[in-house]
Amino acid sequence: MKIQQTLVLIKPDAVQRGLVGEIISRFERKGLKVVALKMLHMDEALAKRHYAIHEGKSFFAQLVAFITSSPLVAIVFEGAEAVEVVRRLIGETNPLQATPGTIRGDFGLDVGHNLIHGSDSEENASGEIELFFSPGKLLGYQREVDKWITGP
Ligand code: IDP
Ligand code: MG
Repeated sequence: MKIQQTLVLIKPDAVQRGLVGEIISRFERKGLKVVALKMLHMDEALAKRHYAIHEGKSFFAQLVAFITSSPLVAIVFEGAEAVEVVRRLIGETNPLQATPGTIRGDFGLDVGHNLIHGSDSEENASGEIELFFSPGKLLGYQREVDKWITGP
């Protein structure tokens, strides 16, 4: 069991649909800790850096247009195996295939409007976190309840 940090973006569609609280709640109830959080409107330059791995794919232009279309919420969550835990709570990329009980499985119908981003590896998480938050913005703090979540 390894304590990790991972980046979550609550995408413009989820913000517009009033699902920010619902989505944050799911991670909080799982036991993950918010260590940084902000709302921003991504510009094209940041979108292209964040999604650089998808440059050249058929959906790239559509993806950049979508993610820059309206504000989103960026969050760093910390906790045991946070990278994989977040990906599992999010569900498959295409909401049509995502298991009910996951965020995409419960709220989405379209791959281009899949509500949320989560880093897919610890290495990518650290690069993505740096894109959105300077190191001083990640808050280290203790929660009394953590001993009831991950043990002493
Ligand atoms: P992920 O978000 O589950 O990690 P990726 O394969 O990394 O999925 O794709 C990044 C994002 O690009 C997806 O979340 C989705 O919004 C968008 N995307 C992926 N595939 C398609 C597609 O075939 N059509 C439109 N958008 C897509
Ligand atoms: Mg991805």
